[in-house]
Amino acid sequence: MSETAHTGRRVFISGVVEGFYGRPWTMEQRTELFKREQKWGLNTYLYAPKDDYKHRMYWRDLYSAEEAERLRALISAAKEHDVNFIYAISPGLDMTFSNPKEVAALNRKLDQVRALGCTSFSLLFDDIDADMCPADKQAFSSFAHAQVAISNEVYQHLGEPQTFLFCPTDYCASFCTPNVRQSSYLHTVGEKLLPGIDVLWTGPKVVSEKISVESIEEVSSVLKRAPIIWDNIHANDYDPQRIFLGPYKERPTELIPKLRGVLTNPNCEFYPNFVAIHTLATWCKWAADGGQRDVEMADEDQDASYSPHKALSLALTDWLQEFMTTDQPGGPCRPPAHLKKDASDEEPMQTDMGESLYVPGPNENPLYTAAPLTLDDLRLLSDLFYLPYEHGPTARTMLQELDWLRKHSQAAAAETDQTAEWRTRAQQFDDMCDAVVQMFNRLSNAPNQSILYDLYNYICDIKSGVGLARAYVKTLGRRGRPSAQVMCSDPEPWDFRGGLSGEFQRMLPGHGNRDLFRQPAATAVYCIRPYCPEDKVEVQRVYRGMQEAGDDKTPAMMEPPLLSDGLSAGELPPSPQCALVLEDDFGICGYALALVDAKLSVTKLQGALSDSLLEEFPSLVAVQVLPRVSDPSPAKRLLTQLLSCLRSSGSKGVFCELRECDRRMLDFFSKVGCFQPVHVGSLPQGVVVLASSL
Ligand code: GDL
Repeated sequence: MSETAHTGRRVFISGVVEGFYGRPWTMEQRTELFKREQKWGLNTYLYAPKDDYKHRMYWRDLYSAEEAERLRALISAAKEHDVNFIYAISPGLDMTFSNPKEVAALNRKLDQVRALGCTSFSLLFDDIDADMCPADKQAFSSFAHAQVAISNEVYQHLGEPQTFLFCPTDYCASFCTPNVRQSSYLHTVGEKLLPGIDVLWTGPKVVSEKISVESIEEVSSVLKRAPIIWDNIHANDYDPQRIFLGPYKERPTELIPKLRGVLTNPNCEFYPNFVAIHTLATWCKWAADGGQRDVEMADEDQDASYSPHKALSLALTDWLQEFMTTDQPGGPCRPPAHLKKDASDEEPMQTDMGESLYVPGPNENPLYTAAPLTLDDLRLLSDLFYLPYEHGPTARTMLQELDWLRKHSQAAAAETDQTAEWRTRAQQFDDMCDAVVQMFNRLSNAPNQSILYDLYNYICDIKSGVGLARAYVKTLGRRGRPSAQVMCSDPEPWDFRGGLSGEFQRMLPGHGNRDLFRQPAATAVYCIRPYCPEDKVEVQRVYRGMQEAGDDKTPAMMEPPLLSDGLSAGELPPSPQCALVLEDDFGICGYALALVDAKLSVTKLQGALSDSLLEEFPSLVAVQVLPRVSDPSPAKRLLTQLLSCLRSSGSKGVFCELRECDRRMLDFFSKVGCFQPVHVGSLPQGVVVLASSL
């Protein structure tokens, strides 16, 4: 199967790896998968369910007679459908590589599977502790040497099968130290692993947004072979609220001649993987002609390249048919509305009980009927659950519109030039929300219940999420009067969305920083933490850096001296509990320091600040954030947290001093909203004071 008879070129490995955490698929689902793979032109299935005991945790245990029979049946079902069944085992959790008994146990297990008809195998060393036990440290010069030695031995024991795959522990670029090119782990694999063994690779990251040709050329040169992509683009085992129904994307077909193959490790739920696998199959159609071939698209548009958009349309069109196929034994007793014949030629149907179907009388309730699911419904569904790094177009529009409606809510609260536009856009947003509800209703009534049950939690979740947004916009439109739904004083449990995990997330400083909707998506993680005396030097560095980078780039940024300069430069210690720093991956990138009672230090200011100012606004804040923090929200959160610390310390008001030439901070404080300029008679020229009550 791996060589084409006449060209001698090796067949591009394409298909599915069942390699996720969680409930493994059933034998029936796997058999259904083989049928689909055959129909769509995919040729491989890699059996690697992480939570199947005998694949990983209890890898040494042989299959019972009953299990063995089921596995034999599965292997032969794959053969019947021309799918290469690769049996993978993950012994790395607890294997002692240097113990010959362990290698014998591995061989014994694989011999058992071979006796069931399997001819292709794989050893996986992903997601394991990279520290070797003392015995292995003595026997091998590195973990890579240990893994490679065992893999070569098993490969030879099995008679050098045509297909034998190896998954490294460093299976993506981000895991390599210091990088792919200089990774001694990968170099050992490349040099020592026998050339007949293929290597799995997930790309730049575990879940790679994009995989470039250059990145594959780089890893291939180290591995000394073209890798097989283990693609996690549709995997959802890491987040129970997400499922991915978008097209295979951001992998140029020019990759195909550079790769040994692609296996997708998709969503845990079997049925919703229709799109993931169908669109991968469309992409793989280029494989036969080395990444160049055109693919027949339904609309005959002879575009020479793979189009994720068209591939998605093809997949959804086929998927709609599947939704319409009844999968329950006997199906519904009453056909859905769209399948019903005209009332005139309708014959009474028989139920299982042998009773005739209930037909309501003229003044009675009509039977409930559901409108049929449409292709647009499936497009919307896919848009709402698109890809790990991207929402679909409709989802993006909904977020944009909600954002606009929120930002312009003053147009709803008071008659302004924008009020008419606000109302139109609010109505359009409401219509989009309604489309989600209608899609939910039609999906719930589609004849194929297996797909529905796999999707149910997700569509319920998005329906409630959209419902909350809809109610919120209505609240804004009612000019500030709270809606019952949003402001309920005796909430139902669904108001505590996300449970404990949701609460943890909302309390972390990174929360809100990770929305896909933000353009460009924020990628830095920020942390706000209390200032400690050891931070003084770093804070000074931020302060000095900003002084030197002042808008005018003149020493004017240092003149005249301000009380807040003393705070930033470390001459005045901030009040306890009233000092915070902002950190990113590179270190401290901002600070917010305060004096609860500035009067105590005011002598240094030679009376520039009046008593009346200090009476009303006794606290002073000094805030600075480096320009590399391009997202304004961390700075805002920093200030907000500091203000709440001051409030807790009993302060009733706060002020800050800024130089007129420091336009960045002036702009920042004016956007925070609560700070207003205050008139202070004796202020030096070029200094502005802004203040806020607490
Ligand atoms: C991984 C695991 C995989 C899991 C995926 C997504 C590999 C090689 N291993 O790291 O089992 O499903 O992430 O969570 O990808």
